[in-house]
Amino acid sequence: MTLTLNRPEKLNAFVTEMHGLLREAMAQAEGDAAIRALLITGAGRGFCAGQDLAERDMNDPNLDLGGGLEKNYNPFIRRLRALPKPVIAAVNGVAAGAGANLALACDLVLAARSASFIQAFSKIALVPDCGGTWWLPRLAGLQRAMGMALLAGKVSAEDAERWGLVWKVVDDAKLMDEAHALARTLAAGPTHSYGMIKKALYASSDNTLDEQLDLERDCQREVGRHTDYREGVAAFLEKRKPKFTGH
Ligand code: LHQ
Repeated sequence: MTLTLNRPEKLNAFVTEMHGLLREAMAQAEGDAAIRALLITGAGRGFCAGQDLAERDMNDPNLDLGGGLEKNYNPFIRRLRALPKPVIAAVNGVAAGAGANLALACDLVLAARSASFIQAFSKIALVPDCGGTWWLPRLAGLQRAMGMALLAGKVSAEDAERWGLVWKVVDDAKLMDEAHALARTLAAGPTHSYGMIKKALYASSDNTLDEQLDLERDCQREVGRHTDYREGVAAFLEKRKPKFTGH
């Protein structure tokens, strides 16, 4: 399933209406067993410029940005990470603020060579959100995380790849073909085991080695009971391509 952020004239900056549509899309991705991978991209020349800065009433005495995170952004990020299916970002252009951190929330990030990542928050006196303060240091290390967050500069797709924020940089003209090919490959894979891989890898940074070994044991026990495991081994022994059902 492809989810295209579609407000190209404003670089796909988030407005409230989009969050309703994202909730519907996530419910579909979660509920439909035929959907075995999710691809997120942006329409036009940008991926996503984060929150639409014109949407908030700056004179509202009750302005509560935390409330917006609690209601809209945080549940979306949590659902993406918890989705037991692979999520790919195809970053087709600039990804700024919440848009940059939405990309980093995805399991695999492909970026067009001309794309860029901007932790734009401190330019408007905010702090990185949508998980940015959690995964920037984990992916890129504390110095680079601090530099990106404090200076709010543009990080090129190539630097982002070098820093571990991006799986692969792709020539602009090839981005969507590569992203669809990757999504098709993953959608034909052992979806149940992919879900377990996500669970184990995302748990790892908060676990001790002992806890992680226990988690691997539990995950392996579960995937070992799945028909996809039998199919994988049978296909190997019969020297053919496996046909995974995923569920
Ligand atoms: C925009 C935006 C935008 C509105 C481009 N809003 N119009 C915050 C608050 C609340 C709760 C939740 O969390 C957050 C998280 C956040 O995301 S805060 C960070 C918000 N994002 C930004 O600060 C980025 C602002 N945008 C930019 O710095 C630039 O637009 C970038 C560097 C992304 C792209 O620059 P250019 O390629 O030069 O494009 P542009 O600036 O000309 O933008 C094109 C149009 O899109 C333009 O509209 P116009 O009508 O003049 O053509 C921009 O005003 C509009 N746009 N981002 N976030």
